[in-house]
Amino acid sequence: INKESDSRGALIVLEGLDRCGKTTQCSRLLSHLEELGHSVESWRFPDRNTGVGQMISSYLANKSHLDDHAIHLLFSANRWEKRSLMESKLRSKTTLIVDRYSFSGVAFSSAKGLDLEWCKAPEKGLLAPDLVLYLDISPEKAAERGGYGDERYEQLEFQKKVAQSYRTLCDSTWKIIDATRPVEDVEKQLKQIVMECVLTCQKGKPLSQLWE
Ligand code: 2DT
Repeated sequence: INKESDSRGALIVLEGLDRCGKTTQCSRLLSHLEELGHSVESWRFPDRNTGVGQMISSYLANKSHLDDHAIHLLFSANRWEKRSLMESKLRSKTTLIVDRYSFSGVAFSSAKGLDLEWCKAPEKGLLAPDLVLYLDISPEKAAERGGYGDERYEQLEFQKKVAQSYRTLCDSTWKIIDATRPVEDVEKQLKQIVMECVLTCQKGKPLSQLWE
């Protein structure tokens, strides 16, 4: 029996390499759900607005240097500081479309050579997404898309390692989307998958935690 009180918003995460189109698709999903009358917000990690987020932002801009383990833990802390807000939003039936999450955390740090299990440990207990959409593109093709910016990780050789880490992390629950197709086609495919997930959560799917 689905009690009305179990109804909640969906936690939907978009992942992928730099320039795979995540940010564009997040904003299109947001407008689509809003137009349908759903309560929805678009989030992103790192959230650069918090104190921790500002440290991360300065690191990414190469304005500060931090040990690989230290920056990994800051990225994780940046998710922990938003965890309770995240849970209350979901319980009050707001769907969250999230641009990067723990998977970016593990993929980018393990691409530097950090141990995979060590990278996953601080993520344990964060809310598990109801849906992970992986926008799949080769590092070479992503690089062709107008080039990378100046941030720390925006280099082809490093992105190749990140792609490899994502492959290790990915499981059968992820939806792999061909991100080389036209934006509108990708959008159409994403909308369909997302709607299914939103409805399932509306019916009262229990919340769960990473990494079980
Ligand atoms: P954006 O360009 O999407 O703002 O990301 N990153 C991100 C990590 O290394 N660990 C994390 O936990 C997260 C969420 C990916 C900025 C860069 O930060 C990387 C790209």
